[in-house]
Amino acid sequence: MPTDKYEPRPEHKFTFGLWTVGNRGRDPFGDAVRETLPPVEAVRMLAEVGAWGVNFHDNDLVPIDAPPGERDQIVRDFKSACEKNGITVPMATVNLFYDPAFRDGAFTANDAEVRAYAVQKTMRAMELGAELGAKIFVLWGGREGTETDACRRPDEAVKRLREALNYLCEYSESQGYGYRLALEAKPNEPRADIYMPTTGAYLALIATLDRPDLVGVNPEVAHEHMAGLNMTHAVAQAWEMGKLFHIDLNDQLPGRYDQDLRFGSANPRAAFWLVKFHEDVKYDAPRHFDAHAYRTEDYEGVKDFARGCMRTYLILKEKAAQWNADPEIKAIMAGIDEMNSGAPAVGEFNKEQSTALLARNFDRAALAAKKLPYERLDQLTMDILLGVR
Ligand code: GLT
Ligand code: MN
Ligand code: MN
Repeated sequence: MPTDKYEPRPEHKFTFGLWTVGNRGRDPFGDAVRETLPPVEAVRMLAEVGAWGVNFHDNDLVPIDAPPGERDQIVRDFKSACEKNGITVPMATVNLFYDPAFRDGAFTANDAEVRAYAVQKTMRAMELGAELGAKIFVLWGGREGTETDACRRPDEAVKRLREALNYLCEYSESQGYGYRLALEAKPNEPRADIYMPTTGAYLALIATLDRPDLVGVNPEVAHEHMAGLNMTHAVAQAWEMGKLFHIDLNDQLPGRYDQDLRFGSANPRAAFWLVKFHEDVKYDAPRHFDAHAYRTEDYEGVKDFARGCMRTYLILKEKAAQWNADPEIKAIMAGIDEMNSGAPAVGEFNKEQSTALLARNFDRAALAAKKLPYERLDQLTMDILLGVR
C-alpha cells in the first residue's frame, strides 16, 4: 500500500507523451536546453515517477526517414522497455505539423499530393500505434489553418478534413485496429488561425462523418483557455454526447502563446472544477498530461514536473471529495435541488400542455426573490482549495 495518499496508482491512468517529458525546451527565441531523451529512457523515467502509460507521435519514436529495418528494431526495443517497466501505450498519434511538406496544412492542404501523403503517414502511424497496443488515436491538426484566407475557401477545408477522417475510419476498421479517433482542437499556433478552433467545432463536425460512432474529441486545457473558453464546459458537453475519448491536461495563462504548463499551475481553481467533473462522472479513459517542464529545468526537474502534474490532480481529487461531503455545501446544494424537485419545467410537448403553459401565471417578484447563495458556495470552495476548511 502506498504511504503517500497523493502517490499515482495504475487506476488513475496517468499518461505522458514522449514529446512532453522529452521536450527539450526549445522555443522560437532559444535553442534546446536539454539533451535528447531516447524513448526507452523516457519510459524508464515515467515508470520511476509512477505514471501508468506513454503516448507518442510516429516520429517521436521512429525518425521520419528511418528505413524499415531500423523502424522494426526501434519498435522491438520500445516494446520491451514498456514491458520491463510496466508502462502501457493507450494512445498514439501522428505528426502532421513538423515536416515542411505540411507548411500549407496536411488533410486540408491545397496540394492533393500533400493530402495523400498526410493520409498515408496517418495510416502508417495507426499501424505503429496498433503494434504497441494503442486503442485511441489522437489527431491534432496544428497546420490545418491559414495566415491568409486568400489561399482557399474555408468550407473546402472542412470538406477535405471530412474526406480524410472518413477514409481513416474505414481504414482503421478494415485493419481491425479497433481505434477510437480523438480530435483535438486549438484556436491558433502554429497557424494564425486553425480551422477547428474549439472542441465544440469538432463535435459539430463529427456529427457529419460517415462513422460518427468511431470519432470523439481530445480537449486540451491550454487550447480552450487560449480561446478564452471554459474547459470544463467543453469537456462536459463532450462527455454528455459520449464523445470524451481522451483528455490533454495542462495549464495556460490567458493572452499568452501555448504554454503547456504543469497541470493546475496557472489556474488551480479551473483545474479543480475540471478534476471534480472527471471524478463526479467517473471518467475512465487515460488522464494524459500534455505539458512540459520549464526551460530552466534539467531532467531531474522534468521528473519534478511530471510528479507535480499527477500530485496536483490527486490533491484536487481529494478536494473534490471534500467538497461533495461538506455539510454546509450539501445543505446549499439541497436548497438548489429543491427548486428543481417539483414538476418538470415544461415536460414533453403536447398541445394541451403548451396551452396550459401559455395560460400559467408566474410570480416574477417571487422568482427573483428566491435565494441563490452562490457567493457563500464559492467562498466555501475557496476555503477548501486554500486549505483552511
Ligand atoms: C503538440 C500539440 C499538442 C498535441 C500533440 C498531439 S502535439 O505538442 O501542442 O497539443 O496534443 O499531436
Ligand atoms: Mn498545447
Ligand atoms: Mn494536446
